[in-house]
Amino acid sequence: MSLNDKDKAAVKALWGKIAKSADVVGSEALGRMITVYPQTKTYFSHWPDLSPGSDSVKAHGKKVMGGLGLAVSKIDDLKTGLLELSEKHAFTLRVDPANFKILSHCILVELATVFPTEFTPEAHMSYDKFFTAVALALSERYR
Ligand code: HNI
Repeated sequence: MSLNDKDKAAVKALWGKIAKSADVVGSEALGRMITVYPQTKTYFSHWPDLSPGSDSVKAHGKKVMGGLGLAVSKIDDLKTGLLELSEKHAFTLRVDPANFKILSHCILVELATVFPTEFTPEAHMSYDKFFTAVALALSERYR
């Protein structure tokens, strides 16, 4: 299930808007993840405040969205483009790749919430495929 040209165009087209609201989308998606899937909190136990909307959650949401921005710019070769991030998640952070799917789901929900008009079923499908491809690329260094 690789991204076709239509998916890539759809992802890039909406990313322009998403990037402008990246801080909100990132923070809300992360807050949603730790609320709905509290098992994900184990990775962030060193933060002073894990509650949704905290400074740590906001700052980290920003970083994740920055990573996704990088992914959009490397959309034609995600495996190479995200190799460093994959290395970090695999060896330093030791994040179970199953969590990539969980966070992707939370971001999709936020996109639907923040962009109710633009996030059409077609855009949803392309973003779903994009996040699957990003998760696969981030898992590259685990094997
Ligand atoms: Ni993730 C750090 C991007 C999913 C746990 N993560 C980062 C950084 C980026 C990033 C960028 C900062 C790296 C650096 O400092 O060099 N993470 C992404 C992206 C996704 C993702 C693009 C998927 C869409 N990360 C996840 C998931 C978890 C996760 C699903 C765990 C549930 N990430 C972390 C942790 C850190 C991290 C933990 C370090 C946080 C800290 O305290 O600095």
